[in-house]
Amino acid sequence: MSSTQTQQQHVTPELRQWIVEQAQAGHSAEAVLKAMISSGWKEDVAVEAMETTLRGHLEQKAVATGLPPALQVPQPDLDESPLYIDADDRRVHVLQAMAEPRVVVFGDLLSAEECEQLIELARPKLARSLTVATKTGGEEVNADRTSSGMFFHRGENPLVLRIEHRIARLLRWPVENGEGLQVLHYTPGTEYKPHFDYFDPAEPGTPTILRRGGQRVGTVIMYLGEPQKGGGTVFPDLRLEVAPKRGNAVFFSYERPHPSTKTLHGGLPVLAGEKWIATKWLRERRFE
Ligand code: PD2
Ligand code: ZN
Repeated sequence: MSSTQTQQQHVTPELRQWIVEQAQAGHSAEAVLKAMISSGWKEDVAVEAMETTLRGHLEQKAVATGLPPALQVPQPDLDESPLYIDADDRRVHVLQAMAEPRVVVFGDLLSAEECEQLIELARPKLARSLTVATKTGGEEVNADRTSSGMFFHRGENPLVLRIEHRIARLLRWPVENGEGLQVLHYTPGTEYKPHFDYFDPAEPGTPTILRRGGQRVGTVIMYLGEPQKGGGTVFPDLRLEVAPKRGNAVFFSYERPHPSTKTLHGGLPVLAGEKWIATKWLRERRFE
């Protein structure tokens, strides 16, 4: 290796091919890294080369088997496992994080006063919740979703604006890519049956929906009012249930509109008391 190559350490297609072959032969990531370092590669260059090569290889395989291509997704900065993240005007707690799929439970995303204010602003405007009618791209009443709800426009009032900026900073995703905040109210017996939040590419109405900002790529469910029993958010494929604790939130992202993301989720029936949430859906691009 010449001295200039040592400085720059250019990762060649041959090296990438070799990395893929090592993985296919069943060698561990540690063993491949060690081999690269002992033949003169700097550790950071080797790690980066392995990560990008193997990610690219998996993505190629996924698309070759018919999956939609992966999209960029919002994500909090969880490098170094922080206990808190400074999100604009508030220090948000990181309570739990799953890597694949990315599911993060945040604590204290909203103050008790903010939860109350959102409920009071939403209450007079509640109507039976609709879901997107994927056949047509319009909206319809759906027996799977028995809550009532309303949407705020983006930036509709100072409280909504503040929360939107907080989420944008927390998840490193532009405010403009967010749909309007939705507030939902569940009474005993009401629920939101398991579903995916992305738009199914096979449905005829989806191209129309995608014209306004592309796919959904992430969801934040914020708990505003605690039921006494029931009403958790459930992820059946993960066997995970998130408790609807006031001020907390669950965030999850999905890099392709496909069940392989394992982001099927639902709102369990409320058994006693009332549940209030605010949902923020995040799109690929600016949502108009
Ligand atoms: O209320 C919930 O827990 C819930 C569950 C599933 C909300 C949503 N989805 C949603 O708003 O997308
Ligand atoms: Zn949902």
